[in-house]
Amino acid sequence: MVAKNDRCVLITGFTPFGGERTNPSWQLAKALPDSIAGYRIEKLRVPTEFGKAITVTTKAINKLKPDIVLCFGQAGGRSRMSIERVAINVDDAHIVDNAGQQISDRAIRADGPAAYFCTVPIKTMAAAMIKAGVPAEISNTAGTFVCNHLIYGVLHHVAVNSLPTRAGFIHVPYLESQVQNKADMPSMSLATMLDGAKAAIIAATKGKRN
Ligand code: PCA
Repeated sequence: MVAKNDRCVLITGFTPFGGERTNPSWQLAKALPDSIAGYRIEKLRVPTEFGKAITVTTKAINKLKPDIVLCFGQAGGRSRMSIERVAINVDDAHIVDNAGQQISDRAIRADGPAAYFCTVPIKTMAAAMIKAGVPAEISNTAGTFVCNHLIYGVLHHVAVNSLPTRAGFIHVPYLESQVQNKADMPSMSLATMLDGAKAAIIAATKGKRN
């Protein structure tokens, strides 16, 4: 019999980018407990770089063989935790990544489909987060920067290797500390993000894509 702790959820968060000193997605990932609902929680800090973000994460997937991969990223300007529905096969950046690359109108995988749907139960996750008192929504675009790039790369890796791993992405607002010098900018506390992430993880372990 497989011990419960052999079940694993891989959580990723990004390094700061675009002049920010912190990235709430990594603050959140590293503050999560090491076990949730009988699943071991592994945490990975991912560089905000085209290419390397996918390489680092798929290497961790191959090593850890997680049941679920849930990636988090900062979406400055959004007011709610956004569960992404879909990843599209394009990089089109308005700013440079942390390696100084600014990529326009380029396919992530030349041989890949136009899009992949995330394979976690997004509706169940959103409902669980809202029930936990956390502002949450379904989002139909993860943008065209490194976050979309990463979740597309992860879903492609899972698809081409026929892995049982299910994968999803959640964008989070800025932390309060990040908006002190930004007028009229939404933010969320780390404690609220943590409540949302825990509710989302528990819901993700329970169901298939919906
Ligand atoms: N947010 C960026 C990339 C890294 C991050 O945290 C994005 O939304 O693409």
